[in-house]
Amino acid sequence: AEAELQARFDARIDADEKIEPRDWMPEGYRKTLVRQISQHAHSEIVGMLPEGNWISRAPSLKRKAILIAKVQDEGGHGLYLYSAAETLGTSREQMLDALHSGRAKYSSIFNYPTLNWADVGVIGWLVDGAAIMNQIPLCRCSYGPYARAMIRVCKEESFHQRQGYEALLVMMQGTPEQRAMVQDAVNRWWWKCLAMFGPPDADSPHSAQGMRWGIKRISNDDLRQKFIDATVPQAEVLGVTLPDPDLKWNPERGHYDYGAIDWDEFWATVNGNGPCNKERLATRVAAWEEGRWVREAALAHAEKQRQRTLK
Ligand code: FAQ
Repeated sequence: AEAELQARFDARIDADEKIEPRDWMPEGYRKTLVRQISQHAHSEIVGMLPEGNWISRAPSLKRKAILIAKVQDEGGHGLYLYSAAETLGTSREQMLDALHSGRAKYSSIFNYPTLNWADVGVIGWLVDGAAIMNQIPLCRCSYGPYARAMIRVCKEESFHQRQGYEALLVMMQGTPEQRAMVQDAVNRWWWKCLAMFGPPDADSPHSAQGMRWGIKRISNDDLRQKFIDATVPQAEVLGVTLPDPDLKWNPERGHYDYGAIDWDEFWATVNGNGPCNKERLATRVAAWEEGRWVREAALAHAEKQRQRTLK
């Protein structure tokens, strides 16, 4: 019977049908989705921190309103994603416990500091830009709830990307100091953004199976290349230099060639030893502890309402 269920599942994947929560699925497929969706949710929630840091220091009311909206959107994305993961039979408590105890991963990119206001613009332009490049194909992922959540997430990310690019365009029309701030932020974030797409295909243990299951539609290296090709002309319009002497158009390939990514630094960061890992995790754990009374009060209120309807 198991073999028959597996064959039917494989046929549905081959026919590009969506798999839904109540459908039979192999344990490995379920596990892979819980891993990826929960890591994605954690990335959204931890991703609120580097920018949240700048809400009280935004340079104008307009920039502050935009930034508050953006950071709030990231919180919303985390909530859709936790809900999508819950449809696979895991609980929010289990996922948060994995994050808070340091067992779960989240995107490497959020373990770097935001040193000046230009970093907020660069995060929108490059970090959200990389996130969209990775998430557009996830709208076609074989698991229905994840694919549907990604559609709305991508629309919001697109606003995030544009607000970042626009903030940088304004700074680039400002003083020499402002232009230097933008260039400095680009220099610090560029390579980290390229690493967001994950290890090279040859060193990516989950890629082949993820592709077979229709979870991954485009490989880590192909997405990285698409991101570079799309970003170089944007950098030219902005008037900044991307910090890679090997970045060069290759007419034979029809793509930009680029230099070597520091994968040792990437793995050190993924494994907990980046510049801000400890601070990020400590902030999340403190937020969870400090919010305990809110969760308890909400539960007590719900229980009181329930007792009332029983009477
Ligand atoms: N950071 O075999 P693969 C955002 C891990 S966007 C940390 O290639 P896979 C929006 C990987 O988990 C950012 N770890 O794995 C925002 C695996 O470890 P494991 C979040 C990484 O899953 C913007 C190991 O390396 N987006 O938050 C990273 O097939 C601005 C081997 O790798 C998503 O999560 C990394 N960069 O491919 C918010 C998208 N890369 O689990 C605020 C969904 C790899 O075995 C402000 N996820 N690893 O212990 C994916 O598309 C995939 O999971 C990949 C990795 C492509 C990230």
